[in-house]
Amino acid sequence: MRAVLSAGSNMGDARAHLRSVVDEFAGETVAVSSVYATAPWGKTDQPDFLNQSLLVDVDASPHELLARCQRLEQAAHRVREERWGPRTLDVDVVWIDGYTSDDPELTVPHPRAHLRRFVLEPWLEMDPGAELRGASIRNLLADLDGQGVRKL
Ligand code: PH2
Ligand code: MG
Ligand code: MG
Repeated sequence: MRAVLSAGSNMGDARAHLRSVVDEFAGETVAVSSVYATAPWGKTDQPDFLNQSLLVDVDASPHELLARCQRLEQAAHRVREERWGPRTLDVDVVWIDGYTSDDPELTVPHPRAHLRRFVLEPWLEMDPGAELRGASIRNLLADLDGQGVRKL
């Protein structure tokens, strides 16, 4: 099963938190994006994030993949606090090839991915021809403005 994951951190050693995700999926990774410094989206009075995306090919069900992502968050001592607030590590399942779900536990594609430059920009880097909700990532990005995203 092919999937796009988006990892983000703006607390603690953000680089190390992202590295833990890259390491976890090292044997199953098709492509990994650069690390991006990104302005906070949704709740702006918090530190900038580091974001990175992975294109993975895993021998797992969607919920097994989610559980692996949640274990990484727990290992980074993620504390569930306010919505869109600061976090040590967030690992979201953004997209799964040929699969959609309305399950509130795991909504796929991610319901806000198409609005987020910090998700689309790294995804475009990994897979320039990618599509989401019937639109090219490239066109979705053209509709977004004013979100600071800088490749490191
Ligand atoms: N994650 C959020 C809310 N806002 N902003 C940026 N730049 N990067 C994130 O990863 C992020 C966010 C909720 O998960
Ligand atoms: Mg998230
Ligand atoms: Mg999340």
